[in-house]
Amino acid sequence: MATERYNAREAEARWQAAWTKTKVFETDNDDPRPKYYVLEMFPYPSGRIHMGHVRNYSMGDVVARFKRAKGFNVLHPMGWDAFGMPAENAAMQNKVHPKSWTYQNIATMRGQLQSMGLSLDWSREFATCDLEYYTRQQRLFLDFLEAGLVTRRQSKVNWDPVDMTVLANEQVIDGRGWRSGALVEQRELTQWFLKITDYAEDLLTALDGLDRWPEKVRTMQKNWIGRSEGLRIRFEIAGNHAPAGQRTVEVFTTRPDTLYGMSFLALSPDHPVVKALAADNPDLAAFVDECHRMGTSVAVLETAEKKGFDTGLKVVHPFTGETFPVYAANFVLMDYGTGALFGCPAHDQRDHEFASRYGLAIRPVVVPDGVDPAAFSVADAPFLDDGRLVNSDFLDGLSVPDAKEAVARRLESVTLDGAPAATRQVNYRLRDWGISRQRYWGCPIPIIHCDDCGVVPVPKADLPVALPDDVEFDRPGNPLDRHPTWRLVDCPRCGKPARRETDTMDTFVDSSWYFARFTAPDADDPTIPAVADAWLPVDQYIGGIEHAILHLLYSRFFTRAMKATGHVSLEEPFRGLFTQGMVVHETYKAPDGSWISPAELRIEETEGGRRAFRLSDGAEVTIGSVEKMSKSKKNTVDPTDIIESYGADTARWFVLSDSPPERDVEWTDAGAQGTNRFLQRVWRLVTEAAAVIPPAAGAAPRSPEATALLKAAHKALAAVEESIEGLRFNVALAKIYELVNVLGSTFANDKARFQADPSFGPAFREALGILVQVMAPMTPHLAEECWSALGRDGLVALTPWPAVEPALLVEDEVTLPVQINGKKRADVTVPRDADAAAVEAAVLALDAVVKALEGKPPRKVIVVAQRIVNVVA
Ligand code: ANZ
Ligand code: ZN
Repeated sequence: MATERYNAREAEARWQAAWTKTKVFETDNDDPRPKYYVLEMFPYPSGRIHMGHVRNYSMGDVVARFKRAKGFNVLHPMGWDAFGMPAENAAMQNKVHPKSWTYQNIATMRGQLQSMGLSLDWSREFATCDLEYYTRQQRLFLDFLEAGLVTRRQSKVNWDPVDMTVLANEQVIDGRGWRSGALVEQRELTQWFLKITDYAEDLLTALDGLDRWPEKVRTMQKNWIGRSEGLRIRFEIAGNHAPAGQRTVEVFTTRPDTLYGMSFLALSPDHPVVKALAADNPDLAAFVDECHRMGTSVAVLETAEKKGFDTGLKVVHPFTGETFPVYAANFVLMDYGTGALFGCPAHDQRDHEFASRYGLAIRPVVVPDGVDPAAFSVADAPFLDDGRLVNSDFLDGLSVPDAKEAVARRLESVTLDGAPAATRQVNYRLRDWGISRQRYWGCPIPIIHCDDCGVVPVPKADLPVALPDDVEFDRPGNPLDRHPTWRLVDCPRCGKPARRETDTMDTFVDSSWYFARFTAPDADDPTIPAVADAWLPVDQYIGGIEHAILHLLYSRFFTRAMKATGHVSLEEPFRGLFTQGMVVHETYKAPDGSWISPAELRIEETEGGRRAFRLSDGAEVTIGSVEKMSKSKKNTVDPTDIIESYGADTARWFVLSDSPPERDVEWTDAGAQGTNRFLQRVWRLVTEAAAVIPPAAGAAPRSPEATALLKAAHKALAAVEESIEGLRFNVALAKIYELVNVLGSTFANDKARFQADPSFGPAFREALGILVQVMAPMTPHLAEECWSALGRDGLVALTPWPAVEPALLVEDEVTLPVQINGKKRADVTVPRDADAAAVEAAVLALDAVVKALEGKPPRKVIVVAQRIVNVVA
């Protein structure tokens, strides 16, 4: 009997409409079933979705649909991370308002996501640039301010002197502004900071409890927080050359054990001592300027040449009384430790480079265990590992940790200027979070500056501070600064004319609490604490590894800050975290070296391999390496094209198949076609079988064939369930392929049995039902279509997950190895409950055994139950 091909385009639209109409994916906060919150990192509305989104959202949707079927009240929302620079760049380049650019993109991308058939609760959708969202964010900011979690201080920014604008780090390319190409300068601006460092220790120790996070992400966060235990040591400045009020300089060190290997002291160009000296030393002032031009980001400092300026000052070694020169040096950060260090070139890479450049002593004080110090050289490279102390007086022979402790003890008891010369200190690499951005398209910081009252928070009753719509992007810089009226406001405290803060918040703020807002998106307050507490933490968060540090760390901090201000009562927002791999694709290059997109060429499979030719002129194209899909390399495929030619289910299935989800998956057209053929095959099997399976006529005892079929189905069911729980989607898909093969060949070869065996039809029908249900999380449209073809009631999306029948999982046969005279020669498969005599009979009937015995009776047959059979010939 001929059945029609499955028409994905038509069916997908129809089922999406059916789901929407019955609001199946809208979640009720009052539903009494156990909750499950699954969330994928929300997208930035850049214009169109890409295959990375398809993969990310397909995974989340499988989890959401599966958990729904398992009886959970599932929250699976979607929104838009909608503020940010690209909208402003588009405004400057294309004269389109950031707001309309953003909302148009959202409309396009929403349509694309909807065409994927994701089981999202669209009633909770919001964009972070919605006034309703960012006004609540302003409220949170004011609460944090009141709670002492916000500070304001001077900090460096990248300043483009031609465009007269502040640049984000990623807009500085090789030290120059991305638009103007001008050399970027460092400028001090007063900026707002969230005090994430208050939580440094807690954010670090709590990582141990995040046992459903990838180890690699926890390690990255740990390194970012960068706790180190060290010592602050004060050095006396020799003679009377010290600037007024500064008789000592304090350094921070994690290697006090190396104090005898010291050969200089280095100060940050921004250190107060350097500033004081530079006031009447123009050469030093010029050096400081040069450092500022170079930038002070950690990345720059790590790669730049180490440079210094000898200040002429000298410091006294606390143990030997020797004096050492004091440099201003470009590799010392002002906002780490004390902005000063003692240099030990033999045991530190940067110090080694510095000393080599300025001809300073490089004296080893730690040598590897068992190595003769006289034969040990650090002339070419520093020695960074553990070892034994040498050349260090009272420390000689000690291990590094013991020497650290000995130095700390001794210096704590030395008095310098009436205070101990050293104090122990725990230091963190983590900095406070600077959130001020000198941009328009962000959440305005709700602050007013008054000449008399200073910094005045906007009273909550006066919120929102809404962005003005009438702004010009004809010049670079922040349009809020030059808006004719927006800044002008009366001081809420004294009523005199005052000015609004024109900085907006870092967009990482927007994404640090959206997961909480989804729990009550229409609430007047930022959250309804009881509701947020009931839904949070997110049970499964899924997103890209590129957010492993900042976004996740900020969200963890924000949750703590929201707890401190009464908006939630938990600390960790994401219980399970999964970071998915990328979608990669071959790259292609034209004869002139330019990149060519897959749509512009055709591939020929030849004997010698694959060759590619440009469609326009037939020119041969070089097939290059497989790389992350990117516009610049033109190796992208557009999800909408895929969905239009094959359907969303094919796209969803393909991105989940083949590769483990944490690894990269390679998109190939051949693979997509293969997936599509597979789905057509499932459709054919279901519809053809539905047409010939007779209706069930009363319960008949299961025949062995019916049992075998149901075993295959229930084993697949159990395996798919376990694989989805473990997020091993590719394994689940492999189990489904197996089941389809079993059902397909049984159907092809055993049709007569439907008439002869009254238990066979119902078993086949049940097996098909299981097949459809286990496929439903991945290919939900096809599943609905099959479900109704099978004559089943309602939506498969609302049907509970089938229960595994445990008896069907039990293997009732065992396969035992058979040895003849101690060598394995064969296997025998017998019923699990067969007795020794039955096993022996089966073994003696085996070809291999018959041959070996050459017609004689065996001397002995030893059956070790459930394990092995030995035949002695
Ligand atoms: C002496 C020393 C000897 C050091 C040695 C290292 C090796 P972590 O471990 O990352 O915390 N340092 C201190 N303040 C600095 C600043 N403001 N800018 C740049 N570097 C600074 O790094 C601590 C080490 O970094 C400190 O230990 C100090 O150099 C340097 F064989 O002190 B050490
Ligand atoms: Zn005032």
